[in-house]
This record gives sequence, C-alpha cells and structure tokens, in this order.
Amino acid sequence: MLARMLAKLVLKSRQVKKIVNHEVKLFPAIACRNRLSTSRLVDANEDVPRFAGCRSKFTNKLQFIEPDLKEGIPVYRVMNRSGKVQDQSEDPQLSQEIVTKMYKDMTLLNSMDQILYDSQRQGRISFYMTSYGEEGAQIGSAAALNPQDLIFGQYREAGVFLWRGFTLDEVMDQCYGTEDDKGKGKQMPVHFGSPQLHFVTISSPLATQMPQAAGAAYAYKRAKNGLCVCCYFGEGAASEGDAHAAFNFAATLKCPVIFICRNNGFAISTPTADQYKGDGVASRGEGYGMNTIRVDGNDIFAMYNATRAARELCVNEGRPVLIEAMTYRVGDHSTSDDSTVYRLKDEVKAIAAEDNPIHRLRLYMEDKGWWSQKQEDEWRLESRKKIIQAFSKAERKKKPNPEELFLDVYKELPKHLADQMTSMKDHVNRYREHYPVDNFKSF
Ligand SMILES: Cc1ncc(C[n+]2csc(CCOP(=O)(O)OP(=O)(O)O)c2C)c(N)n1
Ligand SMILES: [Mg+2]
Repeated sequence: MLARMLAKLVLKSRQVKKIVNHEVKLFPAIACRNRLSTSRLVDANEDVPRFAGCRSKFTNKLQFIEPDLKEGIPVYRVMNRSGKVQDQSEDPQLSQEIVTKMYKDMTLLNSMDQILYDSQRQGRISFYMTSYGEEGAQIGSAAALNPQDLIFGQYREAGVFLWRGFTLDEVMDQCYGTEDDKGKGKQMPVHFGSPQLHFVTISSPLATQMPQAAGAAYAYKRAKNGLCVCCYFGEGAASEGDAHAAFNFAATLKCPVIFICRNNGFAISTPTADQYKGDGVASRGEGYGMNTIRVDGNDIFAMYNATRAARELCVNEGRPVLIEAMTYRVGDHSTSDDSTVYRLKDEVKAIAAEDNPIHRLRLYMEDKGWWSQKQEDEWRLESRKKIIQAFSKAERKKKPNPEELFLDVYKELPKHLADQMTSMKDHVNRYREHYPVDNFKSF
C-alpha cells in the first residue's frame, strides 16, 4: 500500500526538462527541501542525499563543523568612528533636514535620559531605563521604516518612539502615570505604547513581543497591505524560547518581519560571553533560513541602510530578516542596577568616548557644514528646556482615578474584579486621611 502510494507520488511529480539538446529525467529530491511540492529537482541517476529536511551533498570525509575555526560574520558599516564615509556609494545621501532630525532626536533622547534617570534617583518616578550608547541603532532603523509599519519593542527603544513623533508630554505622562497617560498608570515607566504611531505597548516579560511580531507579520502578509512589522529585542531576550518560535514561524511562513537585535553586550549583569558560545545572534539567522546581516549599531547610516534593504526584502519578497546591531549599553541596565559591580568604569568610559553614535553623526554633519558648536549649544539648551517643561507639567498633573486599576483589562469587568474594586474604594474611603487622595483624579 505504502509502496503504491510512493510510486504514485513519484509519477505525479516526475518532470521532464530540456537541457541544451538532450532531455534529462528529473525527480523531486525528497531530501532537498522541506516539502515535496517545493523540492529541488534532481537527475534520477544523481547520487545525492534524499532525506527530508536538508539540502546537501554526500561526503566521505569525516569532519565536524568547527564554529571556532570559522571567521565571524562581518560587521557592516558606512562611517568609521570619526564619521567618515568609507565607501561613498554606501552613503544614504539623506537630506540635511532628515540628518538634522536624526541628530536632534538622538540628543533629545540623551538629555531626556539624563533628566528622567535623575528624577528617579530623587524619588519622583519609580523606575527608568536609559538608551545611552544605543541612540544610533534605534533612530537609524526607525528612520528607514514606513511610519505605518507596525513596531514591537522590548523597553530600550524610546528613540524609536521619539522618531515616530511620540511627544515629550506623552513620555512624561507615561513615566509619571498621570491622568493623561494612555495606559492610565497601569504600566511601569518606559513601557510606552501608541496605537496612533503603530507601536504596540511594551511588555516586561522578555521576548513576548517576538512571536507576536511574527504573527502580526503573517496577518499583514495575508492582508497584502504592503507594510512590514519590525521587532526589537536584546541579545539576552534572544535566549528565550519565544525567540526560537518567532524566528521559525517567521521563516517557514515567510512573514514580512524585521527582527532587530540590539546586541549591547549585557543582559543586566550577564555579559555576552556568559550568554552564548556561537558568533552572536546573527549566526542563528542562517540556521532559521532567514536573510541576516550584522551591523555596526553605532553607525546610524549603516542601521538606516540595513533596515531599508531589509524592509524591501520583507515587503517585496515576503522574506523575514534578522539584523544584529552591535552596540554597547553605556548606562546601567535600569535604575534598579549598579553596573559598577560587574564591569569596569574605565571600559564604559572608553567605549562611550571612542565609539559614540552621536559623536559620529555630529562629525559627519560638521564635515558637511550642517552643524556648528553654536547650533549645538543652542539646541542643548532648548531641548533641555523642553524636557524640563514637560517634566514639570506632568509632575503637577493628577494621577488617574484608582478605579482605572481594574478597568480596560477585560472588555466587561468580571465579578471578582468588581468586588475588589468595591473593597478598595470602601477601604480608602474609610482611611482617607492615610492616603494622598487629593493627588488622584475624582476619587
Ligand atoms: C521572561 C523574563 N525573564 C527575565 C526577566 C528579567 N530581565 C529583565 S531585562 C533582562 C535582561 C535582558 O537583556 P537584553 O535582552 O540583552 O536587553 P537589554 O536590557 O540589554 O537592552 C532580564 C533578564 C524578564 N523581564 N522576563
Ligand atoms: Mg543586552
């Protein structure tokens, strides 16, 4: 029975193809590709492996693959550390206006980080995470996307939000959990989200965004809307099982998704040397059958070019892409961390000074005559002022009504949550003098 079925299958898929002046009978090499229907055709007499799930030749040489002996994946860059374009044909030739916006957003992010980090230290907000050192990776990639493309982030992508037009007021409302915060104070600071800007709200559990992004990209593919999905994650998150599921679904289902790994050298206190043995995260892309590139994440133009090309592959050819952006986490992991305990201050100082994405772009702009010390001083003052204004405004606002704690989680409030809400209100009303009720909206 099985033999009959197999014979039928072979007959059905047998094809004849003309090669030069003679005909060669071709059979599907079950071995070669994942499905019979997409099998590579091989000469029936060809002695090649016919195992499902691989594509290769036979060898009589007993040889292990020795990753340690292979040269690492190269790092694509456009500018060197002094902001000089190495190969003019790789200069994306962006307008002065766009490059200035890139620079202003990078420096705005930098100043915002300083102010919000300090405000956490002063007890004004509960938590914060900075993007120091990763400004180029964030803004370079964000600039290459279509503003309608859907983004899934991890938590260290505030620059992507700024590029898309997330306002300083929105940042402050979220970090302070004010009555104007779109998340109504439910999320930890920096867990931004914006339906208007097509940015899915950040989740704290690592890598949850990755299979979600693959799924959303599959939906986009079915909708044929000409858009792609972009998913940011850290190299630490890439060790989660969800990362495997995401890569594999995206590759097998040919989902238009760009996975951007920010490889900043650390997952909190764990350096990359203790996280993986292979050649970074990029080396895994090939294994999943994805187009992959490793990029100098401190080079904003390299990030821009790579993301733009990845977007084309996604949208025009329906192929997922993995970009590994090599960078360095200059700041502490978060305000709950003290990185001096596990790395040398001098190492951080040296990298921040010698391989700085902001500095690199500034040198490029100065070379073009697009930026001067005077403009720098004025912009630094102006941007700081804007941030402090937004910060003071948010601090004066009321917090959302505590009832909000129970709302917007389920479409209809379940009975057990309704009961908890009543208990909370009864309790606070009974002990009002012990609660800062005046700080909350209509309680
Ligand atoms: C499932 C899960 N495990 C552990 C954590 C705790 N955690 C928060 S951030 C982090 C490190 C992540 O590192 P990486 O992905 O490299 O991102 P980076 O902070 O370097 O930007 C860990 C372990 C978590 N949030 N979720
Ligand atoms: Mg990391």
